[in-house]
Amino acid sequence: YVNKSGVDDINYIIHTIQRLQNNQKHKVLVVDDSRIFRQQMQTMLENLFFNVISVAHGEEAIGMLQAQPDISLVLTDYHMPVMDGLELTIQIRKTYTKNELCILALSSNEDEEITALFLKHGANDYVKKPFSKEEFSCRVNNSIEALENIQMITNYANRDYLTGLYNRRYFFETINEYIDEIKDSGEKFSIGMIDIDHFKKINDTYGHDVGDKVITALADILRSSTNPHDVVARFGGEEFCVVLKNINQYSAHEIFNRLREEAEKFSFHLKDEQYINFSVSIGALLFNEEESLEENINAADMLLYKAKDNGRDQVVF
Ligand code: GH3
Ligand code: MG
Ligand code: MG
Ligand code: MG
Repeated sequence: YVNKSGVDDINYIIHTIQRLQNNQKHKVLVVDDSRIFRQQMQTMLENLFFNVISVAHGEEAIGMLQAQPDISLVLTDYHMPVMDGLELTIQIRKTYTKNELCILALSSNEDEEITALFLKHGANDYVKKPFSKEEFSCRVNNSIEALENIQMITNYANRDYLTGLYNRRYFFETINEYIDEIKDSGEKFSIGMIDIDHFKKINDTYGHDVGDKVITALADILRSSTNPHDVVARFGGEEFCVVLKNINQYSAHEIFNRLREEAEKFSFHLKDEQYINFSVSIGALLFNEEESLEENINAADMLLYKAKDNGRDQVVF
């Protein structure tokens, strides 16, 4: 790569190498009815280090997206049999937002008005055929970079800075979506409020920084001792909320008690021979669908107070 004056631009080269490294994490779906053109694009994209899949028309593309939900970019031709690129774009945007998936449309010079239609219906960008390899690479890289930036910002907005767990705001968003999803399915789930016992003492004895490390250690225990589909959030201070999905009361009780035990037997290594032990109290319940999420959380909070009143280091269900 050279800049306008014909000299290698080192910043551009460094940026390109980083781009290629990141591209390896992305899957690209090429949709074109011409086998030769599909093959050309596949090669260009593989030279940019992407994982590439290709199909011949819109309907096949929809099927592929359902089979492989981690596709980052769809590159679609306009004229295709069965389902054209514009219809495909419209269909994709019914399910995937621009925060999840980008669409790059390919159109030829004869279709003047089609580029605007593509953009109106949710394509992120377009490339006019015929195009140079250089322009193609730049547009593909730009789209992927925009997607990565959105996903990074979304991740920061949804997570707690100290522990990396979901924050309270995202917890409510994602659990309310889950409640909608399982409505009428008969699926049960459990909510547990978890609070470290006498945490002020840890802060007062060892300092706020050590307190932070204990909070992070508990966060790791909660995350590693639950299923990936369960939701673990930090509500604030040393208070956490855990949702165990698709579970009955008996198993939920067992798991929350196991979490309590894991916290109890964990020793935080301070220095030399010094270890800090702590316990947690948990208030937990099976979600009551007659009431709102907020009301259920408040009810779990009341059970947590009960656990504290009864002497701490226990689960009240
Ligand atoms: P209890 O057993 O009744 O829960 O006693 P406790 O001492 O844990 O009482 P409480 O839950 O009211 O105290 C929470 C303390 O946590 C108060 C606050 O100073 C401290 N805290 C809140 N957020 C943070 C944080 O982010 N880091 C640290 N290190 N401390 C925090
Ligand atoms: Mg075509
Ligand atoms: Mg506490
Ligand atoms: Mg507290």
